Amino acid sequence: MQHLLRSSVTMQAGTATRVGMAKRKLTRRQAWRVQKVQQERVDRAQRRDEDYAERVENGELGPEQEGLVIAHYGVQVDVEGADGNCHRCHLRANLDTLVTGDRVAWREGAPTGVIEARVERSSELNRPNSAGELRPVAANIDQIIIVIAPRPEPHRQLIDRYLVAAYATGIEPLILLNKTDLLTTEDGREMLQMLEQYAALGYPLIQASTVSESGLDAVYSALRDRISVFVGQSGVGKSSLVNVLLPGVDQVVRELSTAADKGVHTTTTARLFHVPEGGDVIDSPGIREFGLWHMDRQTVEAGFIEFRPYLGHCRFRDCRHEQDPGCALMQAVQEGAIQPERIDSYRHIISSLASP
Ligand SMILES: Nc1nc2c(ncn2[C@@H]2O[C@H](COP(=O)(O)OP(=O)(O)OP(=O)(O)O)[C@@H](O)[C@H]2O)c(=O)[nH]1
Ligand SMILES: [Mg+2]
Ligand SMILES: [Zn+2]
Repeated sequence: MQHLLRSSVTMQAGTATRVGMAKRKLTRRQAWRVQKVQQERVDRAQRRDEDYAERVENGELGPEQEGLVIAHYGVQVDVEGADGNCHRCHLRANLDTLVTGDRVAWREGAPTGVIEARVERSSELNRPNSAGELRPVAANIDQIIIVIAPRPEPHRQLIDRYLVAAYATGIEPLILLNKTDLLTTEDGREMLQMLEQYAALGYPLIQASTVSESGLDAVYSALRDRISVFVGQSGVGKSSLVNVLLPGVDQVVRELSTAADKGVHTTTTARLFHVPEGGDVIDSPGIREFGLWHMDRQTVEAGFIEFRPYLGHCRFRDCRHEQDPGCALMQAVQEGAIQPERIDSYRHIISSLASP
């Protein structure tokens, strides 16, 4: 196995806490408590590592082997070994966070095995967490499947944000309209119009329903021979798709109907499944917002693929494509070459960037 990342900066978590804490003024007592908590964390990690060395010496751990991270839960992960079974494992203290889809070197053990190293990622889907820190969600993905549905109503901006993220990470996007059984004549027409716009841009599209089970063959073929991840708003039916595509899998599925449920995500951990027809699919927790503010303007611009022929053709080099005279993008909108909804999305994203 090549490119194994065995060690990195020790105690990443401790560093993050310190940075976050620095923003507030701490009383001496608080500062002392923070330090104490950090020290305890370091001690715990060290103890686990010493324990590990002992277990290796006593022959309590199996030989090093390759594995695939199926899901992660805080400090533990589920790893699929060569035997095809799932094993709960701890991480060596000096390893960075692992995510679903990571390839690792690990040793079997009871009750938990140990992950020793991670194979370098070929791709990584990141998103900022609630504290604004960029975190990987899944690794080694070939395809991002953006799931939308008539209900909850799709936000074009979210779709466009995913398309930009897919472009920026070099992962192929695909748009999947689920719940086609719910399409009424009116919203059906609107939805199809929107989908046609994306199709015209060259994005692949699939329509399916887990209720009527239509379109499933197209989903199977889209999943074949690659690792895909289902992303999108909560309640669009990502887990329902996994359940209907994979016999024997029973991901928790729930209607997001009551006000109390708002903002609650049924799926809380990304999990990888093997599709019997071939390929792997990762079910991921739904999201309401997908912040891209860590990106720069150039990346966002290039992520709107139909803008490309016009970029660099505005009268002013620093054109913001707003009211600027001689703007090539605005001209293209007027001529119908760029959809107004897309330029709206673009402006929203730009106005949300940390350094626009
Ligand atoms: N009518 C209809 N309902 C569906 C379809 N697929 C899923 N649903 C329903 O949509 C609701 C949400 O489904 P989930 O699979 O939990 O949605 P999710 O995208 O995994 O949600 P999170 O895990 O919160 O991100 C459930 O009540 C499903 O029964 C479909 O094709 N048609
Ligand atoms: Mg789900
Ligand atoms: Zn311009």
